[in-house]
Amino acid sequence: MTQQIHTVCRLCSACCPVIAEVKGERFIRAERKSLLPPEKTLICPKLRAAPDIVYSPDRILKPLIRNPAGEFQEVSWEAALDLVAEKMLSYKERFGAETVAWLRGMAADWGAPWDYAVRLMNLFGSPNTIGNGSVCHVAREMAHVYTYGSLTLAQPKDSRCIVVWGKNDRHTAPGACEAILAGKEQGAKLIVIDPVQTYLAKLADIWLPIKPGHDGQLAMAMIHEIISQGWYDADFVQNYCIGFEELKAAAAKYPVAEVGPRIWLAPEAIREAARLYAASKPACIIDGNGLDMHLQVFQTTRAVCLLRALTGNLDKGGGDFILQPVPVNDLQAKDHCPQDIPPVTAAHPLFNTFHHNWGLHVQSALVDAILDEKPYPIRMVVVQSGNPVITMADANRARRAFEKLEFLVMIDLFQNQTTRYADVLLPACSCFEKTQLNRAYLRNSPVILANEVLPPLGESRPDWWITFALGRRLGLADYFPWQTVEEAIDYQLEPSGLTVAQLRANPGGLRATPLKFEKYRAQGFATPSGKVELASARLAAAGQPAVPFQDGSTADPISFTETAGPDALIGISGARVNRFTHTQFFHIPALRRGDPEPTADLHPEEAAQRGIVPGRMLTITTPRGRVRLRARLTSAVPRGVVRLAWGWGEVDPEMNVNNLTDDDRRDPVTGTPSSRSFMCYLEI
Ligand SMILES: Nc1nc2c(c(=O)[nH]1)N[C@H]1C(S)=C(S)[C@@H](COP(=O)(O)OP(=O)(O)OC[C@H]3O[C@@H](n4cnc5c(=O)[nH]c(N)nc54)[C@H](O)[C@@H]3O)O[C@H]1N2
Ligand SMILES: Nc1nc2c(c(=O)[nH]1)N[C@H]1C(S)=C(S)[C@@H](COP(=O)(O)OP(=O)(O)OC[C@H]3O[C@@H](n4cnc5c(=O)[nH]c(N)nc54)[C@H](O)[C@@H]3O)O[C@H]1N2
Ligand code: SF4
Ligand SMILES: [Mo]
Repeated sequence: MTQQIHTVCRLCSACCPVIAEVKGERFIRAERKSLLPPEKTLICPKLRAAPDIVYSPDRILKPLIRNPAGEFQEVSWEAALDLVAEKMLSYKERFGAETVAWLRGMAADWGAPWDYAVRLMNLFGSPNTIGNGSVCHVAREMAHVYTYGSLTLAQPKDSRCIVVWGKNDRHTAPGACEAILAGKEQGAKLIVIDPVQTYLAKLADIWLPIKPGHDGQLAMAMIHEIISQGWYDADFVQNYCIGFEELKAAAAKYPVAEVGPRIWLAPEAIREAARLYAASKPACIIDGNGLDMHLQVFQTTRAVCLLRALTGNLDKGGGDFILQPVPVNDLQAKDHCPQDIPPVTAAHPLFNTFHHNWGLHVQSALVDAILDEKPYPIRMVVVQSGNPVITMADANRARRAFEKLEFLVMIDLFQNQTTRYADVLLPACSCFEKTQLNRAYLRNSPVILANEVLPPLGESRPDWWITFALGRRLGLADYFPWQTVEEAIDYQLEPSGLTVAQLRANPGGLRATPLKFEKYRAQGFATPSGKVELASARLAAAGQPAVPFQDGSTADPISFTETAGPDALIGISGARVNRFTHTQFFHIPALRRGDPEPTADLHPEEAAQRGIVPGRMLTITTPRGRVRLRARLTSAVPRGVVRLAWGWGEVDPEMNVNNLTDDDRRDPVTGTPSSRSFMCYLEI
């Protein structure tokens, strides 16, 4: 008999609602729920391969401890958890709890599972639970919060003009891509800002193939154009914004005619994009990870946020919706962590505190603390759902840190390049084997529950179970009273009035608060002034520019620019493809088949000039290291750029883009290194 179970896929961070089918005891397939009719629904290959991932012979199904011969040995959960707890307590006693850190990748989700890990570490007494948000979207989220108090969610389906800025939803978020296609079908104009001619760029009314990393100047030039032509929403600016004159003065330093040639765009194209965006009501901006991982990420993404405000599109239907977070009990137990010991990310106080829930995300600070022992040494790390020796900037440096660590615990479904350094490996189960409250459905209504589709395979366990069991081993049983995840979720959701039982009965999701647009009319914005802060006194007081790019800087944010010779190309890290999530799933035959080998993508003219033929093996170098990838020619990539396939370092560290990236320079606010773009050389 076939049973259908509504759940949420978490094989990547898109968090698509899906229907899974179980035949007998076996998970056989899952389908995305789509707003488009079946014939137009976008297929996700990872979801298609979900049963192959769940039943992969490579799954770790028992806890593993490294024996004196250096090999992993299967042990019981009791033995593994006892060892981890004993090590944590021993480091706490000898050197202080802060010398133990918990590093989170994004795969176990940023919702309830993030809260559980933060809770455990705060109660244990270490401030160092650190996520990878400085390279993912959290730096961008901080820019939203500092501008108008909340992340916004673009509403492309009901929009007249959709700006897709550094996002490749066709491959990274099919549901969002479908909403763009639906909006376009109803007549919305589409503007795509991306150095690469993506699927959406091909469909766009205007495609701006920007020089990588230079989006800040583009946003300022568009702001200048919109202000100087009088295209802004004067009423909204007058009533709901502060700092207009400061912004006007800063933007005047970025005239379109001067900015265009610096950022590889025709001034007329910038003008036309600014006009179309400002003239269309409502319009929305979908910002993406193409804006992240740059040295100017904070100022750049803040400049993009200002466009939303100037044009009066904030919190309008078809514009950029201000989230309505779900009221919940705070599980993070922050008050229990000693306040006198600063976290290793202390050099980034604004980023550490910008949101009550996000916590610490300057990932690189962990490597500093291990290698340079600043501000103090980190000796033991628990890595949950991450592969940092591949995914962190300057991979050789990150690897040295993991080599140096005294004790490493990993919580994962599979072995990966980082588990080579692990002393203990705790087997997590997949997203289909657990019930979970994901961040996507905590930060905004409606709440949709991820439901267990099948019980955990072998002795693998859900992340919640592992965290709670470890908490009890650490003597914190009173703080982890929940015997089931349902109890924990019900407790967390209590203030919202929602329960697991209700959510299960309503798989389409339930709202904690009724949907409301233009909330600012009654309650203002969640900023210190209650207004949109075009200029931020809070930033100025902290020694940061009140208005982005107010000094008129035209500095090039691409790594190694100062030392690059005339032969150098801009290396860009990407593209994500819909068969893989970062370093995951390369070992799944059905997914690997479509993409047997990673490539370095070059424009045919660039290749011809350099004597490169398709299929040629290239060595690509920067001052940090090298990778070897095969040349592929495509006019989707501009001249002067080489786009390097992402994630393949898991298959072979020689193919890891992060061998080339730099971690010495970082965004001053968010500690973000430039993992996206760097000057590099090709050797043939
Ligand atoms: N299949 C798949 N899906 C994923 C993931 C995955 O690994 N695989 N990862 C998930 C995660 S954690 C994230 S953060 C999201 C990210 O998903 P997206 O936000 O879509 O990010 P990317 O696909 O990395 O890049 C988006 C676009 O930015 C462009 N870009 C590169 N540099 C620049 C630049 O300097 N300026 C501009 N304007 N554009 C630039 C790239 O060419 C690319 O088309 O995807 C999530 N979904
Ligand atoms: N140069 C460069 N660097 C980048 C990026 C880039 O585009 N270019 N992208 C950046 C971005 S946006 C991100 S988010 C990071 C990603 O960095 P990571 O989070 O380190 O990368 P993943 O490869 O997704 O590693 C996830 C691991 O979690 C495991 N896993 C999957 N599901 C679960 C689960 O439910 N529980 C547990 N415990 N484990 C699970 C997987 O098996 C895998 O080993 O990389 C960043 N680094
Ligand atoms: S895009 Fe695919 S892998 Fe990612 S959550 Fe959606 S269905 Fe799952
Ligand atoms: Mo990410």
